[in-house]
Amino acid sequence: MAAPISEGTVPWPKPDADRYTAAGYWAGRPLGDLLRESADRRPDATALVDGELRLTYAELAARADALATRLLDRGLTPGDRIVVQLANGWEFTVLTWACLRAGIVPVMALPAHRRLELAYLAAHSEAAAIAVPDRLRDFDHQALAHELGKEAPGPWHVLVAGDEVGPGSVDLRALCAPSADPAADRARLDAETPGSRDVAVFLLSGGTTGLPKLIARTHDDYAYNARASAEVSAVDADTVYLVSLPAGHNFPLACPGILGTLLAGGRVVMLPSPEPARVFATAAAERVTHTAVVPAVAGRWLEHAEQHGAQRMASLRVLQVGGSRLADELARRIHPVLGTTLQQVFGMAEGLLNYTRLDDSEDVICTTQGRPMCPDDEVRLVDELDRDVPDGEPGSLLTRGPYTPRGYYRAPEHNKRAFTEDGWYRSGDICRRTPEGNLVVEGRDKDMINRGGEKVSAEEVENLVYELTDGVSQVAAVAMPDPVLGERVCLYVVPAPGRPAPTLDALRAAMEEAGVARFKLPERVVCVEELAATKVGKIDKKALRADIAARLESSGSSTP
Ligand code: OOB
Repeated sequence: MAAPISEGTVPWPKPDADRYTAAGYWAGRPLGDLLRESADRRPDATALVDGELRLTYAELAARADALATRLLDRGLTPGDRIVVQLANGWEFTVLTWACLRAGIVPVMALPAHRRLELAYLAAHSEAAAIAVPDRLRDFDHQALAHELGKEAPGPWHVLVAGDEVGPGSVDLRALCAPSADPAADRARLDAETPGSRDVAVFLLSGGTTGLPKLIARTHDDYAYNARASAEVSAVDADTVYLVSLPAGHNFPLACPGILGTLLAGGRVVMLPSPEPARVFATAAAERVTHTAVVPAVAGRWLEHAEQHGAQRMASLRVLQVGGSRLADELARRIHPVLGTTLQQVFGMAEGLLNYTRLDDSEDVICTTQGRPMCPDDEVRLVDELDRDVPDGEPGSLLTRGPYTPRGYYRAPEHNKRAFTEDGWYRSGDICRRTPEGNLVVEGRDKDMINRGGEKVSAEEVENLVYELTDGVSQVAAVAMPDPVLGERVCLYVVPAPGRPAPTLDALRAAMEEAGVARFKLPERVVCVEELAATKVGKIDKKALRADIAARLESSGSSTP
């Protein structure tokens, strides 16, 4: 039996919750209800497109209800957690919708996650199930999903989306088939909806600690997240939103993403990856109006468009770019080359979303990361002693607000560091505020590497190296600059006395063998006799970052 759903979460204090409700941010309705209502408004409109498959709202809602009902019939109960590691495809959307209807809580893993991450997510969330593809890019997700079940304390359901559903697995596509009695499914789900302040989804933190933290997003706060995002990016019933980033990321999921588009009555088109040729073809065929990418993908799209005779995305009205810092020069090419309005998004799975507005000046759009979405988002920029810095000066960003939870799930010790006593989340981003009130991200004071929008915790990588190799006396993971991804993982290593320097290949192989997601593997190793230290004896990462940047510069290349 799963633990009660509010256990381990940190609720907003009552006065704030009352204020957010009175202001209308929290609608007091579970997301599944709101989606159902959206479907009822436009039953015959196309809601979801994945290749040849096109589902109307009525069909999508009915499939989600059928799946939700079947999951309950199989013994899952409201409040149970399910690790969701699906490729971008219709099954992801049907399953997410089904979970929101039934009060089953999806834990949004990424397709790149491997045994270490998945085992941790399953254990920490006490998941009763996992949803995976059969195989993806030559990796047998189904076999791994069963292996994880050996450690599960209770019943373990493996739901598989694919053609090869093996023994002991549940065929997810079959569970999504339309049911014989949709009205009965609906009535059953309508009769027992989750509470609006219950957890709707678990998102993963980018993480600066050993393992990613879970962020419990409630129905009230996440519905607001999606709805208000739809408003600032002009997503409505005429929108065709293309998903090509991994759908379990907050950005394509709810900023406004899949959920914001479906709540607004628009159409969601799903692609497995942001590969340019397929994206441009799909955008033209489906008349895509909105999409979201990380800067590295925006760069690839621009290059593709320029190479193919400035192929514009004629129907695209808004290109959202976020997840890591977009260089001003890249930003300035977007409108001329693609013919679309850029919207910068500086967001975080922990909550706060900053957007440039569609009618901002070109300068604001191309040189800032926007401003908070909600009038009741509170943002402070502070120095090392948590004192506010004067406007225009860089400071570390703290935030509170109606969709920024006050703590991570089951992480009381970590919460003491990641949140102030009065509930401000320390994002670890160093920002400056412009006179018009926009934020510019200038750096960060968290120990993380942002690899093209995928976040890698330096501490996690360092711990793994210590665990997996015995010839290392000290290690530091730092960001090295990269023209395409912005940053990649570089390891500084001090070999143990008398031991040979570990090679990049050996370190990567050991980590892969241990079951770590590939995006976390180091892409360069620098062996040194000692690591630069600060005055207080901590490893001086700033000096190491400068060192690797200088090494790359002097070797005439910034690629590893
Ligand atoms: C998004 O969410 P996360 O949780 O993967 O990562 C959050 C962190 C931020 O704290 C910041 O360090 C960085 O990613 N970041 C940016 C940025 N957007 C995010 N840094 C510079 N410029 C930007 N535009 O990455 C995320 C969540 C929702 C929407 C968009 C991105």
